[in-house]
Order: sequence, then C-alpha cells, then structure tokens
Amino acid sequence: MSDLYSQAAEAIIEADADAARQVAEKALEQGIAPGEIMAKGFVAGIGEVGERFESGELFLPELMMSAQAMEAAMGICNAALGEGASAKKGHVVIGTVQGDVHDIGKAIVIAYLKANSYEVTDLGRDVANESFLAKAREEDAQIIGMSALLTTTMEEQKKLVKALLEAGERERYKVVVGGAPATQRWADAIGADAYAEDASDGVKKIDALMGLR
Ligand code: B1M
Repeated sequence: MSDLYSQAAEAIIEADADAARQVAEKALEQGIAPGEIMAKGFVAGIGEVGERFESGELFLPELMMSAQAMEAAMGICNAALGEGASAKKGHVVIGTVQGDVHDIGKAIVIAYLKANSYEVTDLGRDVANESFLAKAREEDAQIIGMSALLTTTMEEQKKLVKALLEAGERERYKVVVGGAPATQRWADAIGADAYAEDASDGVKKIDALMGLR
C-alpha cells in the first residue's frame, strides 16, 4: 500500500495526469479510503512540488501541470466520497478569496463536507467578499468558509469578518478560515470563529460550531 502512496505522490511530481487517475482508481479498488490516498499520496506530492517551485527547481508551467494532475486524481477520489445522508446538518457557503485561484484544497474540503451531510454552495475561486456575503444571505447559510493560499490574499479573510461586524451581522454567520498560510493564531487575531487545518479538521470544527460535537 505504501507503494501506492509513493506512486500517487510521484504522479503529481511528474505531472502525469493519466498516471494520477490510474493510481487513484487502483487505490480505491484495493479498498484504500479516498481521503487516505489523497492525504498520504497526492497531497504529499503537491506539497513536494510546492517546495521545488519555491526553491527554483520547478517553474510555473510545471507547477500548473502538476496542479492539473492533482485535479484529475481529485475528481476520482472526491466522487468516491459521495454524499452523506439526505438530512443536512447545515449550510456552508465556501470559496477561495479574491485575487486567489488556488482551489484544490477547497475542493477537498467541499467533498468532505458533502460526505458528512452538509449542504454546500461553492462560490468558486477569486471570490469578492461582497459575493460571500450576498450568497450567505441569499442561502441563509450558517457557515462561511474562506480559503486563501497566498499571504497577500489572506487579508480578505480579515476584511470579511470586519464587513460582517460593520453590517451588524457578525452573530449571524460563523466564519471558518483555511489555506496554507492560515493558522489558529491568525483566526484568533482576525476574530474568525474557527481555523481548519485540513478537510477533516474542517468538518470537525464546523460540527462543533453547529453544536454537533
Ligand atoms: Co501557487 N503558490 N501560485 N499555484 N501553489 C503556493 C500557495 C505557494 C506556497 C508555492 C510556493 O512558493 N512554495 C506560493 C505562495 C507563497 C505565499 O503567498 N507565501 C504560491 C504562489 C507564489 C503562486 C503564484 C503567485 C505563482 C506565480 O504566478 N508566480 C500563483 C498565484 C495565482 C493566484 O492565486 N493569483 C500561483 C498559482 C498556482 C497554480 C495555478 C499553478 C496552482 C493552483 C491550481 C489550483 O488550485 N487549481 C498552484 C499550486 C498547486 C500551489 C501549491 C504547489 C499547492 C497548493 C495545493 O493545492 N495544496 C502551493 C504550495 C503549497 O501549498 N505547499 C502553492 C494541496 C491542498 C490539498 O492543500 O490548499 O493547503 P491546501 O488545502 C488544505 C488546507 O489548507 C485546508 O484543507 C485543505 C485540504 O486538506 N483548507 C481549508 C484550505 N482551504 C480551506 C477552507 C476551509 C477549511 C479548510 O474552509 C472551511
């Protein structure tokens, strides 16, 4: 099995979408849970790609191709997670903040939330704070989930909490922040309701905010 995890990571590092799809299918056939092959294989691979990009060993076109291989694998793993029970625990409006197009992590969070019986409205990426607010109001959501992968764009999370305060709606929605540069300390500093380290932590934190844990 550990061999499959390394093959998954390698497929992402090699930016080989076909291999990524094949490893995902093989892992599921062998009974590995979709979240498991994602976390121990594909996510490990994209993390390595990020490090190589940072050190100058890889360039943007290669990073983009690895991201495409990641999307191919995720399509298969996320579909296998399926939807949870038909009675929904709550409604989450989620998006990647304005100026930020990173959405691989958000897609995993959405798949986990759906598999754990949440209704989810995906706003996509590069989403303006006004759109988060408008959709949350329209859908009467309980939770606003914000993903930010850049140190420059994480400021949007802070701005949204401020906008809610100014609109007198801070108590109406719970704000959960995530993404590589976010931390518990950041969430505390900006007055968010929770920080989620990964998809499974996201479900736990949202369950807790909904009074389910
Ligand atoms: Co970009 N990028 N990227 N990139 N990229 C990072 C983030 C970076 C750290 C790479 C690096 O230099 N090491 C760096 C940011 C540096 C910084 O800000 N300090 C970076 C950069 C610089 C850039 C560009 C500026 C590059 C350029 O153009 N010169 C550019 C920015 C574009 C923009 O957004 N405006 C850019 C572009 C891209 C691609 C388009 C090529 C591609 C994204 C494709 C896509 O998402 N569709 C990409 C990728 C793939 C990465 C890395 C390699 C991987 C990100 C990822 O998918 N991780 C990334 C390096 C890294 O993070 N190690 C990097 C896997 C994913 C499962 O994890 O997203 O953290 P993550 O999500 C987790 C948790 O964080 C959490 O749960 C998820 C699942 O476990 N979570 C939430 C996330 N959101 C949540 C929301 C919640 C709850 C939990 O709400 C409830």
